[in-house]
Amino acid sequence: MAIASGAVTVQNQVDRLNIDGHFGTTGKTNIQGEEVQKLDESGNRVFIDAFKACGQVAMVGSEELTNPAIMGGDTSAYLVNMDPVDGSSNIDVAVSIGSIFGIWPRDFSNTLNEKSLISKGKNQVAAAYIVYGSSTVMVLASPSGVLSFTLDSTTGFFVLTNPDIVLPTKWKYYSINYGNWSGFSKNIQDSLILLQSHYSLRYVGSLVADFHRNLLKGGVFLYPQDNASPNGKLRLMYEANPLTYVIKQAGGLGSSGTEDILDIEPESLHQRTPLILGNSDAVESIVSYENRS
Ligand code: FDP
Repeated sequence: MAIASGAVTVQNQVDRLNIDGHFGTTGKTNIQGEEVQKLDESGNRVFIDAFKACGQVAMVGSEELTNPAIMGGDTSAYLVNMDPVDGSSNIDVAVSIGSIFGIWPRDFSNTLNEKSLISKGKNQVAAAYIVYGSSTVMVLASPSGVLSFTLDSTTGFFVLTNPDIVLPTKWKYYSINYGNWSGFSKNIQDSLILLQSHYSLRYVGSLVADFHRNLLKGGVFLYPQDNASPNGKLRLMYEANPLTYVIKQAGGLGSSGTEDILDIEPESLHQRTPLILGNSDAVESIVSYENRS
């Protein structure tokens, strides 16, 4: 409910960006050295406030916060890592963006500290994301499966529109930034040559939007390491882990190229990872190419 209520507010801000002059950068850079957009900052505030108000969340790690926000609460049972506004470079150009959340259980036997959020992806109890696109969709994954809701803009409520999302076994899309080609290893280039001869390329450039399309239609998203980003670009704790949790509940896989994303022992809140995410056969085939000698 906290995520849904925050999403309604953020959707409103997205709709009114140009009207309210809420577009463009704040002039600040985040912990990753990337420009912070006004919507990144306000979206972060919206969700932090929503989590505070719901009373269930003891701590939040965010792409937009160097250090986690500790809310405490004697009975608040969950910890959240989030990317409040994913796809920042698409904000000002009316292209789909989103929000991503990984939800971990709180360990009541230890006092809350910065390390509390640094836990393997396989320890998540649920994950969720929002796509602010041609419609606003919220996808929730838990051990009982994956379901999606669509925002009814006339009432301001999310309506259950797909109670059981399962990844199609036949897939047709692959998603990658081909602009990074010259920095890819020969093995990654070879796996792309194979993909391009059989599948269609679709790349929005907002992880959640590319992920959501591939989840519904079948496909694979890749952001591998390249010369400029030897550890990949995407963030383990609030991008790769939650979306891998979702794809696995829907029948797919997420890999760094060397291990299952959910098995990576995390070292820090903002660490990056290479990411291959989608239909299991696609991920396995790319991983086997990557690891050829
Ligand atoms: P952005 O830089 O616009 O914030 O999370 C980062 C992210 O977007 C993802 O949403 C997206 O998939 C990727 O980076 C796009 O990176 P490239 O511009 O390098 O393709």
